[in-house]
Amino acid sequence: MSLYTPDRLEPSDGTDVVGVDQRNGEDNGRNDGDGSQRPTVTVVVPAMNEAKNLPHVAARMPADIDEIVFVDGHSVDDTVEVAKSLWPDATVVTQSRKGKGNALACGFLASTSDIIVMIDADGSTDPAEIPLFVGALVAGADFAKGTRFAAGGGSSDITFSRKLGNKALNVIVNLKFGASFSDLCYGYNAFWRHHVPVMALPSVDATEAQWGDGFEIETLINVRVANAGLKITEVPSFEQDRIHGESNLNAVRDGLRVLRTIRSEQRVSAADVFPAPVSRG
Ligand SMILES: Nc1nc2c(ncn2[C@@H]2O[C@H](COP(=O)(O)OP(=O)(O)OP(=O)(O)O)[C@@H](O)[C@H]2O)c(=O)[nH]1
Ligand SMILES: [Mg+2]
Repeated sequence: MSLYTPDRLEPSDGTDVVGVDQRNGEDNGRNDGDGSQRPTVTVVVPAMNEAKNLPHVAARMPADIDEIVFVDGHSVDDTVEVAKSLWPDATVVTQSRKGKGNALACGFLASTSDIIVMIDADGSTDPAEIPLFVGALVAGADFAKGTRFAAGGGSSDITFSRKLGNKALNVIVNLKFGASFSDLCYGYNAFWRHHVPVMALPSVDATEAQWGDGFEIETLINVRVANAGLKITEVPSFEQDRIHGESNLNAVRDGLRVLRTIRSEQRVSAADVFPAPVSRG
């Protein structure tokens, strides 16, 4: 069944279905066989030692995703072999440095579709929700921001202290940047690929570690997208527990990196975007 069927999506494991997007047919990426055109979709999957989780992710992936870009974080298990067997047509990239941020930057660079969706490989973000994100973009958003804290979203994974920390960070970002995020630190998002330049991600070619290489990446992207005045639509999403293995995130260390990101990014005001004309007295 198609990613863009009007009412339902069937993940390839044939289990739960979710409601899907509207399609307005304005973007012309791929012919669906019935004469209609739709934007193409790349799913970027950063993964470090996720071999046991990948079959669960693959089972929930919509069958007609155009491109999978799989970004390996120098895994020491057989993550890459499992990924290649599950997605024989995937573009498999080894990231240039360390960290999820660098993995995403490498993944975005390798993507070729109209739309990029970023998901996790630990089974916590459900690929069967992808049509909801694509639907938000097709309906007019520039950036579809996943949120666990809107009606229809949720989490079985987040702890009380992380929820509190996330809430505080949302308040700070929304005040400083005039945004209205409800889930700043959630990494399930989608956007039109032509917006990648506004994210100004660190070059993948640098040999030294760069700011933005770590888990601060989501905050960095969110703040820069908001600063650029892009239209952000929040998409309710349900986060499951990581299935196997350990989280790579350290709430204190990475929370401080998020705070540093918020502090160092400057709000761009309307005056910066549209400077007043210089009078020539
Ligand atoms: N390629 C690559 N992937 C990474 C790296 N760090 C994390 N990831 C992947 O990024 C995704 C999210 O990482 P997690 O460790 O689950 O962190 P999290 O989801 O923010 O935190 P939890 O909610 O505690 O699971 C997973 O698919 C990881 O395998 C990295 O350095 N390189
Ligand atoms: Mg996780």
